[in-house]
Amino acid sequence: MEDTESLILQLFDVGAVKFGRFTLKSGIESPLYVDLRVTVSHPPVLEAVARRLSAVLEAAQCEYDVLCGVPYTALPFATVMSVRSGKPMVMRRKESKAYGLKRSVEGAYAAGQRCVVVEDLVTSGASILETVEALQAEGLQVDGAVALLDRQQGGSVNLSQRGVRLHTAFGMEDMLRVLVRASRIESTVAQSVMEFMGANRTVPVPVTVRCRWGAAAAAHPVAQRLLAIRDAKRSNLCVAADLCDAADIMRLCEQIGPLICVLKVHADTVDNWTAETASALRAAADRHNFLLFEDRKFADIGHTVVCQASGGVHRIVAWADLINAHGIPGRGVVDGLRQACQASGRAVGLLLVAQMSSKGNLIDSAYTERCLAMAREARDLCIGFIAQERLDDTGELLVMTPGVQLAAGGDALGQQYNTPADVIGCRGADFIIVGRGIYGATDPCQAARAYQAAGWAALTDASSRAR
Ligand code: 5BU
Repeated sequence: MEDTESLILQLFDVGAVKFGRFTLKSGIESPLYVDLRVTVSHPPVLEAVARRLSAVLEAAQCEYDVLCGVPYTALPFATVMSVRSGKPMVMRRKESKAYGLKRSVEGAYAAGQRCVVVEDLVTSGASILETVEALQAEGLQVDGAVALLDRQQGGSVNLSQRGVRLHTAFGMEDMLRVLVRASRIESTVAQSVMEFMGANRTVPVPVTVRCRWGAAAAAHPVAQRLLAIRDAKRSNLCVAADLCDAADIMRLCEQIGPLICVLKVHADTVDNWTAETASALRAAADRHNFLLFEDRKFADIGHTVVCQASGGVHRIVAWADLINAHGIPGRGVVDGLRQACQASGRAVGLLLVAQMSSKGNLIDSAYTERCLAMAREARDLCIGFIAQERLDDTGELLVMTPGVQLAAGGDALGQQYNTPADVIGCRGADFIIVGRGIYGATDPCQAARAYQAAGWAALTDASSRAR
């Protein structure tokens, strides 16, 4: 095994580790700066790094089929490891947006193969998680990552909570000890770094890089369709067609159909709703390839919701792909809806209303948590939530967020609006729901195009964000 001590000294001597006052990308002032990119200018050091990383994997008895370096610093590490070991490598693209339809992971690989992620240093683990997400979306199995330096600021815990075991060559304390012992730095400098570390003990994973709802998680047939439509149309836009006249809704459908992945309606607000309205909507949804979402927000006892979902003039489960419910009645509401959906013989996905956009709503975090637990227990029916933020980090349950306009604000009756960039980029939603911002615009088609572009840019930006 490569001698850790000599590797640390080599890294210091080529300037990969510096001490002083540095402002990190996060804005935090740090007494230490680690830049392992310089190793590409020193082939013997680069080779020593790769040798050490391979040795760590071997010692951990980590089994894998392919390696993947986190772009960009760890790419040469993974390359040298791959060449030395003969194990193939895959490469993750960071610029998915600029490259349009090209694959986000390059190389020859097959779904189900085991991949180990290679990284230079770990702080929160966010960069590793971004790469893990991209690999999992391609069907690769990732349960391990190897890094040279662990800054010991919570990364290993963040990763293990998301099913990724982190193996590292050395930690910050090891490094400081070696440098002091070899008189490369004063012990006071090491002390100030340790104090800095103590004050920044845990760095959370930003919500933007928490696991996003991806192909691997989409077990439900409606979820699979939604994901396929989203990716094919490059649209995470759901339009709330809250118009009172069926003909107006149909006109809107024709205008914006190609731009959306879901059309949401409130059938009980349409003055002239008939069985033909449902058939016409269904035909438009099939023609333009979008899903139909009836926003009935079921909230009664199981027996009643069976009748509400399958009967009355609206016969919701006969045409809707997505329905939603409040969690307030308890699991009976989910059981009732499951019964109605099964009786319809159609695949219907349920979204639980775990949070609302309206000012002063009575939902608190404990209620939201209980909705999350309810959804996890009903994965055969429930594919996610109507919520204002990402609720689980597994990426298995999607989030659709209403209360979205291009400018933040609200209406006179308590609706509150956030922007697509905020809702998706900062809060972690997967889909945006937009009503008046589109159907109320002078040119709904142009407005839908703007929301589609904003929603998609926010999603792809969030997925490919540099650390
Ligand atoms: P708007 O015109 O973009 O404000 O319409 C928002 C739509 O989303 C509308 O159909 C509401 O019924 C729906 N909605 C919401 O606005 N906020 C919520 O918390 C939930 C649903 Br749940």
